[in-house]
Amino acid sequence: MAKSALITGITGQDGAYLAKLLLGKGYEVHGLIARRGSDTLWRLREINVLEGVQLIDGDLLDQGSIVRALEKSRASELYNLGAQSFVATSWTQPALTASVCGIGALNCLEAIRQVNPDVRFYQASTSEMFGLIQAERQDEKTPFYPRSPYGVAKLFAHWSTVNYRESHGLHASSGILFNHESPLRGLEFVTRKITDAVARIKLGKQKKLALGNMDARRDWGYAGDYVEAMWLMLQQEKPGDYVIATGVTTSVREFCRLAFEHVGLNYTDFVEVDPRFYRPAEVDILLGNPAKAREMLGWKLKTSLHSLVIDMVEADLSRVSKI
Ligand code: NDP
Ligand code: GDR
Repeated sequence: MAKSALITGITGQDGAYLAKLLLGKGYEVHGLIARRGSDTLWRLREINVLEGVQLIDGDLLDQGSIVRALEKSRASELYNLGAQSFVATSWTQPALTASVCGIGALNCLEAIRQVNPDVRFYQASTSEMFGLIQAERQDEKTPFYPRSPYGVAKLFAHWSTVNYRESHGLHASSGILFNHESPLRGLEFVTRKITDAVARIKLGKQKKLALGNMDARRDWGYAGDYVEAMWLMLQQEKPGDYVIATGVTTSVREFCRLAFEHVGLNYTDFVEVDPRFYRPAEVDILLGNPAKAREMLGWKLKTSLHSLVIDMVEADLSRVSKI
């Protein structure tokens, strides 16, 4: 019989790639879906998985709906990717962020206990938990110091995952993923904001691009590579926590340079700094060490930042040219 998986946040960037990966492995894929507006389904449509997945109404804030989704899907793996994931918004909507990112994860863990404690659980943890970094390269043993309401909420979810593993024996794993991008990235995140603007400027539909802190540095990977690590974590005999990263850190400025350069433009002619995009507390630099994932999961990075930038710019050129 085919294995069945339930994904929360299936309409997000990672949800779409994970659905595609699991369908390719022969899984029956179910997705918890909070809002059914047609525009929330664009990613599933764009990578041709909408027809293959089964959508179940539900919300992370409503534990009963997760229980019902687990019962209905008969899932043996639950991937909790649902979140208010935009860090900047977490300062203007801190309680919502805490509920969805924090209590949402707890609701999943409780639902597993109630329906079937053998269901394996993946929690989408984040490098934002390192925030004000306590080590030059962050790994599973680096102390956390979150800098945003989002990071704080995710830390609650992370420790809840560890706690349910230790107190209830659940196969619950936490992937501490560093930033990962793709042509399916939301437009509010800096990489896609840049590649979309590059396409619009190149095609004469936009003149300038306003950004915040261009000196922030991130360890950027490709989302398609990272969802594979999620799946690998749940295939291990024992649950655990794993850092997933590239081991290279790059500034927002350098990302801009690469993206504009791909279409033959110089970013300094178009980018303006606008303090409106500064954050109340910034995460200046992140740099992960994925040695444990490489060794224990056999996880391999396949995509370079340069080819990721090119893929994103090309996808946006193609989209913008059709508008
Ligand atoms: P997205 O923002 O693209 O997707 C978030 C998903 O969560 C969407 O499907 C959204 O649904 C859903 N969602 C929001 N609120 C609720 C709710 N109340 N109940 C159920 N679902 C809800 O995120 P990504 O795909 O980029 O990230 C996936 C996960 O990984 C998130 O938890 C994120 O915090 C975490 N993460 C992401 C990283 C990254 O670099 N991308 C790095 C580390 C961690 P809708 O479409 O209806 O809004
Ligand atoms: P991040 O991603 O906060 O790391 O969270 P984002 O792309 O929003 O910001 C990265 C860095 O770029 C700086 N920046 C800007 N950011 C945005 N969005 N818009 C701008 O105009 C801009 N100018 C500069 C930011 O200050 C920041 O330093 C992402 C999300 O996917 C989280 O859900 C996830 O947990 C982390 O990555 C790992």
